[in-house]
Amino acid sequence: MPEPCDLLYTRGMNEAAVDILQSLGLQAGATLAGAWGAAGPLATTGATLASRSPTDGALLANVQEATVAEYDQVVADAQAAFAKWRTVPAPVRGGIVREMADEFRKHKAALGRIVTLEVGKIVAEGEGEIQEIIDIADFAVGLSRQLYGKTMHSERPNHRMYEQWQPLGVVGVISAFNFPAAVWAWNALVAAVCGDAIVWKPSRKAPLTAIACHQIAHRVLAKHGHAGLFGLVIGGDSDVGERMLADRRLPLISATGSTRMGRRAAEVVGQRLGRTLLELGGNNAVIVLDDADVDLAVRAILFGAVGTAGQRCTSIRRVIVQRGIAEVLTQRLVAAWQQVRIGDPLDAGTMMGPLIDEGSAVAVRTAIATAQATGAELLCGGTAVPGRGPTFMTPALLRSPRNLPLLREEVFGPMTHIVTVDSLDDAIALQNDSAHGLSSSIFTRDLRAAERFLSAVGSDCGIANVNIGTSGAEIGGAFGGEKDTGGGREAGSDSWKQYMRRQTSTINWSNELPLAQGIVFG
Ligand code: UN1
Repeated sequence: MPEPCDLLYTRGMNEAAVDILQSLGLQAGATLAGAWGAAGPLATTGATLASRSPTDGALLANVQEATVAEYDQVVADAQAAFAKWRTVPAPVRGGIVREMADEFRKHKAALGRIVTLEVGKIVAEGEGEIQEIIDIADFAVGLSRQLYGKTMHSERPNHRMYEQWQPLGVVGVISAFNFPAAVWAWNALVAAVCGDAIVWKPSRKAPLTAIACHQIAHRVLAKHGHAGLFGLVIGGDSDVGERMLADRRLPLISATGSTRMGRRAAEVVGQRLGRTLLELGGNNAVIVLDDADVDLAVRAILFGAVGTAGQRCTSIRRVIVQRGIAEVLTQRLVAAWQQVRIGDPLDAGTMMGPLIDEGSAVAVRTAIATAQATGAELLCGGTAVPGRGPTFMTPALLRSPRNLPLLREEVFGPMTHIVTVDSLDDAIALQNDSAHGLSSSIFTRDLRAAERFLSAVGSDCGIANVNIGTSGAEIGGAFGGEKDTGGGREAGSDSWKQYMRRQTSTINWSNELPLAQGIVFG
């Protein structure tokens, strides 16, 4: 029997959040459906999944997971909704996404707190995540009038060539715990204005956030007669997840998570010649040159490394510092690290909450021990937090030799290496010496150094910044990276093209039939 749910009225959940939960039918002891289709929640029959707060283990919700049969129903509903939605003019689709943006604006604080409760982000970051939904919604509304194709001059007389972008179909979205809401929205809201339907498989570590966000979008769609356009399926990786990857009804799978998961997705989706859009983490470095503004660098590195307890795919893992400034920077970082206020993420003033679960904390501690055993010096952190449970730890800062094997791996938590180098080119070489290629940045006042870092011989990452950190990207740019990061680009710029199919058309308005390449036939 599932335990009764504790609605957490006493733990800072505001009335709006309780309203949202109640509108989901969540009451003490209630179990939430882990699948939503055209009719709303399905009568799911899978196993019960408990959503627990990483802060103190409190039970937030019980979710009954979807089986493969229920997944199939959600996809069938999405297909039916797609058949109609693709005929709705794109700017009208944008108008409906605008209504979603209004709803998310209204519920920003409440949804942000659900994120905080469920994944342990501090309140500012929980709300920031919902703001990212609002931002991408606004972007998608504008985009709905800008799905531009090109026209070309034909080599044949009285012919016209052009391309146009058509809706793709039902898009599968697989998201991770660390951005349990925003990454869904990057995909879903852009895909929606493109004329697609969505089936979302969120992280099983954040099912409540997914249900809360999904049902807001569902209500807006249902009001306009498009219920089922967004589907939600909470289920296991080996059954529902594998079925989804192999499902030919989903022409595109957009997946965020580990490189291991991404490889599996690429393999299965590639086998059926489907498309993937992969965003798989990073091993991001900041380069700090001798002439850098140290105050700026310290603040940026602290947020980038310790923010979200180091659990962003864009988190700073490596600080590559030029020798002349290494000692000063190291001292400043140690001082900053020791002042990080760790505690309940709901409390104002907390800078770092818990890691997502005990397994993550153990993995980070094991990595610290491995680093120490292979030549790194632990400068501070990596310890338990007095009065807090096993998901909490103090952020670790290490001074590491440049040949430390662990420097090349992504450790998903608050663990940061400082490595000293002699020159800019040395720094760039070390920064690029990683399997991942997501985000990077440089701190310098030297225009020539900054431009070299941004040039073809500079950073090999999808994101390269100057005088800001590696995380906290705006939605307006294309987000993603190279190598083991997976190569996909989501959110802004022209990422929308991945959610559409391109059609090239040639129209002959003459009375002749000239052939291309000057061919004369018969
Ligand atoms: C992620 O960690 O998967 O740039 C996404 C950032 C956020 C998105 C991170 N806007 O840090």
